[in-house]
Amino acid sequence: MTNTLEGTRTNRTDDMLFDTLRQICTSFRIPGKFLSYDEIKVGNVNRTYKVNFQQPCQIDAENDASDARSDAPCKSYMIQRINTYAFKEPVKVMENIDKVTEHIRAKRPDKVSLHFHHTADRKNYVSDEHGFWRLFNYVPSVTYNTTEKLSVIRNAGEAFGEFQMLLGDFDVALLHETIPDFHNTRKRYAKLEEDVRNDPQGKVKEVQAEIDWLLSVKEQACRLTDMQQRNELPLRVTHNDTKINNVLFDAETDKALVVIDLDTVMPGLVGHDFGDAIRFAANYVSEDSPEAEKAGVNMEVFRAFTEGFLKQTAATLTQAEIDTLGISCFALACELATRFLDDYILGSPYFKIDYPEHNLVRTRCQIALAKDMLARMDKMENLVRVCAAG
Ligand code: GN1
Ligand code: MG
Repeated sequence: MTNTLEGTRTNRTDDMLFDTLRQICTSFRIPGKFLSYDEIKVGNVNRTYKVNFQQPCQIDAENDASDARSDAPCKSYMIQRINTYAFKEPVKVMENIDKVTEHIRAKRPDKVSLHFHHTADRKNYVSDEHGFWRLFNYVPSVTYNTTEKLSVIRNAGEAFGEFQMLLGDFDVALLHETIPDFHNTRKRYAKLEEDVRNDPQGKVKEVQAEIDWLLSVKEQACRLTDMQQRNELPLRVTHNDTKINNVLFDAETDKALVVIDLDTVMPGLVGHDFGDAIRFAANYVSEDSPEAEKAGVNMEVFRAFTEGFLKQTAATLTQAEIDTLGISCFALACELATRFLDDYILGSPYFKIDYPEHNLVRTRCQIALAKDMLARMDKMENLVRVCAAG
């Protein structure tokens, strides 16, 4: 499924949100006339809007005002409202993003990058009664949730691999941990078990089969976390949210333009980025498909992503890292299943939902995928070895 940003919009000009977004743009000193906004329905945590402006130079330059103005080209920007339930300290998120984007821009000055705008008092955010907001440049592009275009997948693998390489010399000490223990699978399990015990909404009975299965694979799912605790795997600066819809692609060439969604750039394991990307991109069905029985690893997609990712990273990875890439996919699928299920049990305060059972549907789909990963683990590990050898 492709999302052209233009393809997923709802366009309104007469509501409260219109006024709120206009105020945000004023705070960020955006020139011109605010025309309209589109909600971009990608992402399960933050809210994203594309805002469209009539460029001021066109208005000023035109003597014969009216009809020329309506033809004047638009300039668009992206606005996001940060979910402060997920990100308790959003200012720290923005501090990280400033440093990371600067570091990447300095190394690739000729490439597309994210530019966060500043307010008059030099802040890269606005915090008001409606929420915590940021604004950055709009990049004409397409994104993918699932695709069988292997060139896109390979390019996504390269983009995430390159992202990690670009941050290879970034000082980890400069980064805040924006969500503590984000990929600590053991703590994610502990949280699920605690909320199952409390069962605040009386939902546990209905999801006992899912709980039982997740607990039955807990030790395997936590292997990566345990190795991290024992310092058997190097800590790197990782993206930590590597869904392929966090890569913007050129609509014509399928080339990756830029990696976005930098909220969770933090110290992590290479397996976190690899595993998360595979569990999303290589699944036969979308993450929230109600047809869980169709979930599973598309090995062609797995190979294409692995080729791209390892092309960029293999030379720097330790043997232990390469050996754990296969199990990291299983770990990340189980970890996310525990998160979706936990959120469901709590009444879905964290992930955006379109209907009440949405998080349960997501849980079932990740569980079905994780089961298929176990069955294919030898094949996945072999392919990783082949790609790592070049
Ligand atoms: C969230 O916001 P989005 O869609 O990029 C979540 C990820 C999950 C993902 C599942 C900060 O990512 O960890 O894997 O949903 N991000 C956060 O779709 O929790
Ligand atoms: Mg995200």
